[in-house]
Amino acid sequence: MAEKLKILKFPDPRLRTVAKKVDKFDKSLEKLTEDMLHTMYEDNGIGLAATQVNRHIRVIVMDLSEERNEPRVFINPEYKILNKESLASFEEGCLSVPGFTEEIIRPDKIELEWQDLSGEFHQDTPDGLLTICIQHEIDHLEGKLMVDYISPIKRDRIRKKLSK
Ligand code: GNR
Ligand code: NI
Repeated sequence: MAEKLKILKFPDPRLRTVAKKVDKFDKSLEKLTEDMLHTMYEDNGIGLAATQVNRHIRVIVMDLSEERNEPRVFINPEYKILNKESLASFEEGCLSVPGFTEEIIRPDKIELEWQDLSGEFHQDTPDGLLTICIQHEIDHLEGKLMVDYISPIKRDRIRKKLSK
């Protein structure tokens, strides 16, 4: 059975950890992704990075479907920006920054590479919400948060509210 994992909240310093590459594609990796998907669905998220559940390896889960029935797993994901001039703005939320949303501008033409649970490599040039969500999640694996894109004053206000 899948377990619900605890999600770290900003400004927890553990969210700043840089995640390590996955090199063992075993049963425990599969269990982690099941638990992460369960946790993401319970909290109505569209994505979750292992960093957020205090596991510092390069693992992301996602479900962008309306019906919540298209779970996806990205192991060791990497992206290249294909066109630095092509940007999209999106109102982002984060399960580690509950109760806040911010308009964030990101490149929207990217090439994505990742591995699946059996270690097979995949490549895609996604569009729409996937381009935004995957960059948000890969930021988590680098110890970076949505609030790093906003002004220090706003960030401090959020920090104070969430520290209470
Ligand atoms: O649930 C989430 N919604 C969301 C909305 C816009 C852009 C990114 C996201 S990801 C977020 C879940 C989360 O915190 N993932 O790290
Ligand atoms: Ni997030």
